[in-house]
Amino acid sequence: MIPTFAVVGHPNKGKSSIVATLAQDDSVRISAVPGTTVACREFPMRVDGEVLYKLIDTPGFQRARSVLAWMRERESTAAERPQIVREFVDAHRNGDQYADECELLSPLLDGAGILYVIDGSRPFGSEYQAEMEILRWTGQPSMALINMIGAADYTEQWSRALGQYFRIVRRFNAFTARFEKQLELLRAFGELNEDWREALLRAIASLERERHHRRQLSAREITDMIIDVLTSSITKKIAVDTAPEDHRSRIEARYRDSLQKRERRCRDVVERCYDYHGLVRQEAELDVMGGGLFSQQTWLMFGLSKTQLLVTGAAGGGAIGSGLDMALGGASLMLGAGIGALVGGAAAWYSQQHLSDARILGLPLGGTELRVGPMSNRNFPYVLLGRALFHHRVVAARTHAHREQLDVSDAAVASAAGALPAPMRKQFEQRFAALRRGGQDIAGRRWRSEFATLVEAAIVHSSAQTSLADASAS
Ligand SMILES: Nc1nc2c(ncn2[C@@H]2O[C@H](COP(=O)(O)OP(=O)(O)O)[C@@H](O)[C@H]2O)c(=O)[nH]1
Ligand SMILES: [Mg+2]
Repeated sequence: MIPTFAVVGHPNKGKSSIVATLAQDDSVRISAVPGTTVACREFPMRVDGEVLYKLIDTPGFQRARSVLAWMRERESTAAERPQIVREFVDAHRNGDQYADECELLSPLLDGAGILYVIDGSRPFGSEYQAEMEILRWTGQPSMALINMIGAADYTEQWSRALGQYFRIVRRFNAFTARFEKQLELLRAFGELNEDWREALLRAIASLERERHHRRQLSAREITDMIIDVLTSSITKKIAVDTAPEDHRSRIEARYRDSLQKRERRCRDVVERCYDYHGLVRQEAELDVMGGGLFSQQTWLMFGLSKTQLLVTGAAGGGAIGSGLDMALGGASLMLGAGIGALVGGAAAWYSQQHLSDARILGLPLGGTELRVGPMSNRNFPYVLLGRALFHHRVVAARTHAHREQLDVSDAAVASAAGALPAPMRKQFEQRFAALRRGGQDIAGRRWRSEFATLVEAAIVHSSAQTSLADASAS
């Protein structure tokens, strides 16, 4: 039998949100209006077409106290309790009075496990006691989840009450629960219910494999995007009687649009890898023409200081070791134009204020051609990479319970990723330099796949940084 979990509780406590998160399904209806869910709905969690487990979204308890009173009148021994629950549902199935209770108890009678959801930001009250008691009467394996909707914290109170009814009580926030936390929940349930243990362990393994695969696919797409953007250019033949300058701004605009479009496509692909469809995204457009590329915000975006960027650029030339960014403070670097080895880097930095390299070329048969791109600026690839890593990090950490737009415009958050370690930056610099040079070595599949492996390592590094930040915040 496929493990099946009914997510039950009071109205408006985040049941549907938890279903969305655990089923990784953003089509689950979530609403601030209580009573939105009136019928049970099943959401299978599939990987490669195989159903690993099912989540059932249920309506909330409405009249738990009187349901319990009905049941108590008929009870004589504990062994009869599950049967009395069944009798209750049979007796009221067709009436209106207990429609929600009948609906939510039905899957439990069919063998579903119980995930009982409460909101730990609201105080405990006796009305919940009747709900927990009814659930216990079903005799099904169960676990309590403390969701936190508001800021107040009543978890201690709740834990004392829940602990008397549930063997396992877990904090589980539908909006912020990380992937590992979701796996842990499945593992814990496997411990609880021997019959599902094996199936749930297999489910965990599948989910981990899928997660890895998603990261790999994203890394490949980001790599392709970087290569496309860094090697693309636009050319236009110019009639003899017009000045190239007349065309320049139009061609630059076309160039900019095409790079931005390519970057957006990469974002869409990454989001689809994680099963988000039609997310509304808030992101500053890629700055191709220079303006903001040198701004504070952009450095923050990658977590690189001006000094680090400069040294990264210089180190790519092979002249300077990567230890320099530690040895020198930013101030001394910017002022100390006399530091010989750095001049190359500094020159690269300052002389490329104009990012789009527009060139006017003579054509063999007469006339001229205007070419914009490819981008030769040394810092641009880092901006491209940093933006992609940040977007991936936000998407991978999101849960399917979120309904608001995806906001990747916050550079301050982005900087929390921290810089990539120096050896990794150096490897990136070698590849970026190869892309600037063009030629044979970047054409091969092997080169591309090694590049993607490096991007994947950067993704892993940047998400490890998020986990650390989360751990210190909670
Ligand atoms: N901030 C926050 N809001 C949540 C969380 N879980 C649910 N909500 C909100 O609480 C409301 C009710 O959520 P829903 O999942 O529909 O609750 P249900 O009635 O128990 O199914 C919605 O407005 C959700 O956006 C959470 O973990 N954090
Ligand atoms: Mg609901």
